[in-house]
Amino acid sequence: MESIITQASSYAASIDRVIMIIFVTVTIWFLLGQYVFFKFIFKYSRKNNPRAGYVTGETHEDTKWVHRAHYSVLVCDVLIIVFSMMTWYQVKQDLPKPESTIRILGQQWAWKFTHPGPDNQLDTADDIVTIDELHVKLGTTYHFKLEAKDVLHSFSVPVFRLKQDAIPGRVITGWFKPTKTGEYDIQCAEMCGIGHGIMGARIFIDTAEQHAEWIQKNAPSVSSTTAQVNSQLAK
Ligand SMILES: [Cu+2]
Repeated sequence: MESIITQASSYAASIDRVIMIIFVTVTIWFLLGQYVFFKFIFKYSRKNNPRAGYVTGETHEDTKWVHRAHYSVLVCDVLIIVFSMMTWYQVKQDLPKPESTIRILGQQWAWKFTHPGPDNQLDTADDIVTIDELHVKLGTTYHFKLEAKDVLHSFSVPVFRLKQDAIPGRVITGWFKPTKTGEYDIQCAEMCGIGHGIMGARIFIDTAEQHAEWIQKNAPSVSSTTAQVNSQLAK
């Protein structure tokens, strides 16, 4: 999966594993089904069997072929459910302690990101607000507070394997931890009006140094934060 699309979050591999399990399971059943289908077409062709057989499906000998397939499919279902639930718990329910928190607002038709400034505290005077550009630091656990201003949107970062609906009137908390530097896509994955298709943004995953530099360059010059910036740089 990594060769098709980069894995850039701590849980991307776990999501890909679920997708692979489903893909392999379904492929095996598909091939098996096709094999039996075509085998029977030729085996029981009119030429080989001019007189059709009549199977009532009542004897144990007949029904066991239904049960065998039925129970095998159930085992595969359970396998998929177990791995899905483990991943769901990891991605959506078990939120690790954040090292930083960002605010994300979806609106027709742009993403507004609020990054904490040099003090790493959200909702303070040194916050950095950007449109369609999210800057995060490699290896840092982030919480996001996701909101929608007008209609339903869905915050989607394919390289993170992250997708979360944004709902007007609600603040939804989620998390991610970037594991690979680079610039990647952010999409809106919920039909949200005529501009939905152009509601793309970019995520920049930077090293600690690059990220500190970006914060320093973009933080609004609040006098009280100057000292903090300097102390941050001195570290
Ligand atoms: Cu949208």
